[in-house]
Amino acid sequence: MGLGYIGLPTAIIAAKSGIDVTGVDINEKVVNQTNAGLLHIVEPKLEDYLKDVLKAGLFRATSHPVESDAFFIVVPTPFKGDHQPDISYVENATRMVLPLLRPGNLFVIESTSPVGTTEQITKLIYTERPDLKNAIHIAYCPERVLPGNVIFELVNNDRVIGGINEESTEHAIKFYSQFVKGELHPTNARTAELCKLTENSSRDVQIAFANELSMICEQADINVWDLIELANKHPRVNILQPGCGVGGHCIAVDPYFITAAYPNEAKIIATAREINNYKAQWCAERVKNAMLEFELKYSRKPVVAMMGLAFKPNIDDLRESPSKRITTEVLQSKNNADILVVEPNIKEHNVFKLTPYQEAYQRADLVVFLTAHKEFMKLEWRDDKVYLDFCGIFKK
Ligand code: SAJ
Repeated sequence: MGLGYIGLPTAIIAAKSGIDVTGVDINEKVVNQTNAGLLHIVEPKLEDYLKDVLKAGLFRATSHPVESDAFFIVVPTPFKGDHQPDISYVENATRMVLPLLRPGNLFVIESTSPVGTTEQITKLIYTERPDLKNAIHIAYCPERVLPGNVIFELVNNDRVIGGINEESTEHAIKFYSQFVKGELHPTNARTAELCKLTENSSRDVQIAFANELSMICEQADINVWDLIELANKHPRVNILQPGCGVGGHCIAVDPYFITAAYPNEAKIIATAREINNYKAQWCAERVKNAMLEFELKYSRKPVVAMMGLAFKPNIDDLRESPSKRITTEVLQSKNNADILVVEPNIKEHNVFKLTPYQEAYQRADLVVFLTAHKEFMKLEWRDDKVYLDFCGIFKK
């Protein structure tokens, strides 16, 4: 249930291992495109795999679920305006399959979910279908794949699997072991739910530490990249890299599932979110100040290159991208300055007029590095430019 960034690759990989899979999505366009053998997401090599499993008759997409031995809920869990998680998609997908469930079925939630969701959904199933009480196997099994490396990671990453009872855990492990080569770790549903949230929150906290250091270093006139490299020479220190904030649909979202439920306890997690959000604003202020300084010094407005819109290097994904937020803010305050927007992984954008990166670099007085794309890493340092390097292109 759900043919998005995780559901679709999972369905395809499972089918590739010989399992007969029906992929369900409420979006007709996604269903039609998928059946035509075309990927609606960006993921290297996956389209070839899709064509293979369609041809082999092991996979098809539809907008209505069918009777099956196992059901997987892989739909989004966004948050509402006040950062409260919204599990209505999980509930709706469950309601869609309710009439099809039979004793002995396996029912797994993969969607990132607040602690207690699997218990809540179990209650929903038993209330609507009392005949299934203790007759089906229910488990929570989060994914851990990194977009861009999904085919490898879906098969080779370890996974945590937590059932509502031991039998459910065992059944889920048996299913996943058909195509997962990584280790499958049994636990209970609540632990598995918090484990997923913990993984992404841990990364958020670590990035916040690096971002905080970068702001301290600016005040202290110290090169943060040098500092981190040197500190990481310690055998038990491993600091991540600062950037212009945290983007994407996972790390910048999942920690709120913890802070919303445990506001009194989740202090570091909440502060890390604030720091990573603030870092983008801090960067935007730095750009605007640099533009003013340039104007005061040279009595003309600078040409500014905003280098990189994607939320991380070498992808075309702009979801929740701090670089995009910074660029928008700088454009809004541009005051007749010439702002060139660069994103080498995208040809056209409906909001931003894009400039090829070499041209922008050539023309700009002020170069703002927002995302460390590989193209930018090859650029030569030039003494005639002012740099604002938020992602460590010229580390030294
Ligand atoms: N970032 C930094 N500094 C770093 C590393 C990352 O600023 O040193 C920034 C990136 O630029 C980006 C953001 O963090 O804006 C997130 O990027 P990411 O590559 O760390 O992670 P995602 O969001 O693409 O994928 C994460 C992964 N989770 C972890 O690494 C714990 C992935 O394994 C999960 O499957 C995915 O979230 C998910 O779907 O939950």
